[in-house]
Formats: sequence, structure tokens, C-alpha cells
Amino acid sequence: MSLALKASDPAHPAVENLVHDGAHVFDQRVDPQAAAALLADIRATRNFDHRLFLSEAEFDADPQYTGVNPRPGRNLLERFEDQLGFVEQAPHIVEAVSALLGADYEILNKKIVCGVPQSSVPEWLRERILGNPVNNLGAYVRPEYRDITYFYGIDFHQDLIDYKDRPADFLTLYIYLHPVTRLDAPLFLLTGTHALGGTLFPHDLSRAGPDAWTYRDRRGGEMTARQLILTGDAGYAAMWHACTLHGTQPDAADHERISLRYLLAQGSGRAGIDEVNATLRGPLALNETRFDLAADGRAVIKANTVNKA
Ligand SMILES: O=C(O)CCC(=O)C(=O)O
Repeated sequence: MSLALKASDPAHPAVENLVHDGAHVFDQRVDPQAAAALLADIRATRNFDHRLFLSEAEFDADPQYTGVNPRPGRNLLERFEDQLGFVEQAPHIVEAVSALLGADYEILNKKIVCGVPQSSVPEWLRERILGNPVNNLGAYVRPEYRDITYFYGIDFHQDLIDYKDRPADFLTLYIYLHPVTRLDAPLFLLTGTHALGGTLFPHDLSRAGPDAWTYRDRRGGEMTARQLILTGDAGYAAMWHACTLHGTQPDAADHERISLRYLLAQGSGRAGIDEVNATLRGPLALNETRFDLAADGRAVIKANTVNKA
């Protein structure tokens, strides 16, 4: 579906920010009242507590590690399609995205993401997933609730991770539906890291100061990246390049964090993203994106960098 209203504008500040930082944080929020109304409707669909999860015995009877994310026909946002205009038709969002992706940009994917608080994760599960780099809890969630993605933190990654062989011609747009503080599993973003292009997950990162990391691409390239923690009020909006490293720590608050995540892809013509991608010093696409999983999708590498941030 195309949302675009305006012609591509390569001089837009979002293009400049994507070139330099690999990310753009909007000065202006999307309508916080519309965000609150949508949040209330999402919260009314289920209890965001231990009842989300299978029991240990149920899980062990038939472990399913893949196909556990929202998909067409099982995506709670489909039910709220007519409430999404506050994001999808917000003039400042449409303008910035059009400048980057062209007026005929497309929504590749949209979903609700929940940061699950520690108090909601059953103890048996917490023990099992301790130290995993990707704690997408979909495998352990009851099938009827897999219309949302649930995280208990995810290590620094590029959103290219889910798109083998696809060039980085898309952006992620993230919207907070309620205030997100340092305790609510805010996104940690490593600015400028898109510059090294696609690299394999888990990434080669080491601490370079209180808010800085050394990032190596395992091809001889290296840079120092500043860590930005995305905290903000209801309606906060930010977007980033498919090669920009970001992640979350487990939710340390006593309630869930609920956000909207859009993947938006380039339209048919040249646009700001081409200008951004021309500055990258590494590949725009990868034929393998990660080496942390066994063939059945189980995590075999236990390591996590963002939790040390
Ligand atoms: O919302 C989260 O906790 C993590 C989301 C994220 O990094 C992603 O969806 O790529």
C-alpha cells in the first residue's frame, strides 16, 4: 500500500540525518491522544502477564522456534487498520519518508511490538533464555497471542537480519504509544553504524567509553559509534536505516512496553535512500545475515552485548 502524498525531496533533513547518523528522530510527535486510544484497545485484547505463555511441559512437547511472529491473517494491527491514520497520514512522517524512499513508498511490514517485563516472564523461561542474544519470545507464547511480537531484549542488530539477499532499500519507523523511559526497554541505537554496510549478527562490538562502542565489520573496517537511547513521550517517532545497529535490554519496569514497528520500502524511482546508500563502505545486501542459530532456529550462541550497555 502506498501512503505517499509528496514528491521525493532529497534536501529534507531526514535524508541528511540518515547519511550522517543512520537515523532520524522526529522533532514532532504523532498525535499522542490517538496513540493512547490505540494503546487502550491493544491492552484490552489480553493480559500482558504470565498468561501469555505456554507452560514448560506444553512448550517441550512440541518446540516451534520459527513461524511464531505476526503474519498476514495473524497480525493484531490488521484489526486496528482504521486507527492508524495518526501515523500513516501524519504529514511530517509522510514528508520525511517520501524524501527518503520516494513518493510511492510501500509498507513492507507493520506490527505491534511488546517489551515484556521480567515479572511477566515465567521463571522456567527466564532461566532458559538467560544470555541469549535474541529474546523474541514468540516460541513460548500461546499460539492465539502470536499476533504481536514479544521481546525480552534483543542484542544490537541490523533490521537487514530478516532479509537475506535484499538490498538495504528500506527503513524502520518506530512509534512509542506511551512514555518510554530508561526502564521501559527503550531502543539503544548506535549512530553512524550503517556506514559499514551489512555485517553478520552477532556483531563485533566492544566498549569504547560510557556512551561509545568500537564496531568492526570483520572485513578490516572499524569505527567508533555513539550510543543513543531513544526515550520519549507517547507519540515519539524515530526511523533508521536497515544497517543501523540497535537493540533493547529486558524491560526493567513492572509493565509492558508497547510500540508500533513499520518497515517502509523504497518506491520505483531514485530517492534520498540512494544518496544515503552511496556513502556506505560495505555491502548493501548479504546472502547470510546471522550465525547464531541451529538449523531448527534454536539459539546456539549465548552472548549479549546490549545488556552490558
Ligand atoms: O522493541 C524491541 O524491544 C526491539 C525491537 C527491535 O529492535 C526490532 O524490532 O528490530
